[in-house]
Amino acid sequence: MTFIKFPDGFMWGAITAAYQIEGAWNEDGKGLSIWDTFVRQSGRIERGETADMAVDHYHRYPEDIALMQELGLKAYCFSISWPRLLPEGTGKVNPAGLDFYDRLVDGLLANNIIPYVMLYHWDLPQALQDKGGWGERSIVDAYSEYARIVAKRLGDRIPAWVTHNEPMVISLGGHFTGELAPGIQDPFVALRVAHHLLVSHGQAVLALRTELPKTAKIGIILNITPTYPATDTDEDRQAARRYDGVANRMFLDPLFKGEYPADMVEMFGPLFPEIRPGDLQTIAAPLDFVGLNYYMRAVMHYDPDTPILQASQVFPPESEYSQMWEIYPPGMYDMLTRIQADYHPKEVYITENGVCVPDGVDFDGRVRDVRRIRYLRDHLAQVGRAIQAGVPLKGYFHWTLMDNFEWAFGYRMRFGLVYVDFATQQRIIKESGRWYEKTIRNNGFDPED
Ligand code: IFM
Repeated sequence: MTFIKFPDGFMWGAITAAYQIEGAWNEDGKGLSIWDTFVRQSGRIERGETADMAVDHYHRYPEDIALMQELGLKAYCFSISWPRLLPEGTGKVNPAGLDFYDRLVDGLLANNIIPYVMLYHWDLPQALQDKGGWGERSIVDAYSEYARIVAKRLGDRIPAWVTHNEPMVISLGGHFTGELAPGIQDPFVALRVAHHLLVSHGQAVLALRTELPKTAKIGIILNITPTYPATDTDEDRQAARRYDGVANRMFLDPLFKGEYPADMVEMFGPLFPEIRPGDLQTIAAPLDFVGLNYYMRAVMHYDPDTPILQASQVFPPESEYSQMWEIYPPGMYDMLTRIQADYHPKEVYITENGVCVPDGVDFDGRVRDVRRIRYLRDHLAQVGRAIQAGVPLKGYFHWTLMDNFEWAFGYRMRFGLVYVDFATQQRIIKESGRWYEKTIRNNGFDPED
């Protein structure tokens, strides 16, 4: 194979989330988030770990910016902690919280790293959860007010804005399976949450458009799971279609077509949430880009014992697996070309893609994470194919900059390009980080390297 070259100006970056890296959970006036509460409930997180300290990015951000520079990142996408800014979720602003993000943004810009801001990556103020959280309609106004506050303060320096990260995971993981905060297990609430997240997104887009300079670009990040039938039978194909509906189309269709998928409305029947007049129009507010997170595919087969969905996932034995998921690089291409064909977004980014494998520090102090290098190479090759096929892909953000708190798994899962010794907070750039730096420098890579 020959050198895989990316388009000029391709935005190479890395992405993180506030709760997973910042620490300083109760410093400088920050309010509690639902994660601060959740990690304190027994049995929620492996080994009872918390992100009270996480990787101490709140204090170590200058060192982390220096690492980004060493990696040659062109862009860095991070999320804002809503309760750090608004300890009660609404009302009084915490100036120290705003100051932190101000310093972070200025530090990035001083190092020629373009900041991409995500308004929400799962850490809802607990005070709002106490009023019903994403399950309550009033959250929509609270969220757009918060969006306005951030835009007013940082809007002069941030070229790209993301409303939500992975609304599907917030809805299902947080409110149906309950493995994520706030730990609710109720399909009715989960669907209401999905709808409120989408309406809040649309309303925030409008709020941001009024506050931000015309040049600012606004999008949303969705995790997409390309779905395949286990066999070619009609039953399995329909099972895969239903799973695609729940995981992907329930979010893509309202955002890009202004309607919920008819088969999902029918499947969920009385569970389907109330849709107020104008909601679908609000949700479908035009976007400048969509961010797509790709980690895995789903191979589905018909399973009459699974309530509602009547489908369950199979794990092909011949595949390679990480500590969490199947590794399936062609899914990246399938996802990108499918989204383009079905939804025609103006611009696309891969906003998350990465792998957790058990990394360790060798005798000489290096972290030889060869599986991550292979993962990166194989997935970026598929990204390159998708660009060749005409997908308007503008950048790739690796999940993640440095090892951090992986939600219910605690610190066991390492996804970083930078290794973190969680006891000492020492950071070491992994071999994958070196490989990524070279790829950025050459704006491409040799698949044989
Ligand atoms: O760590 C998460 C991130 O917060 C959201 N997307 C998936 C990542 C890996 O599980």
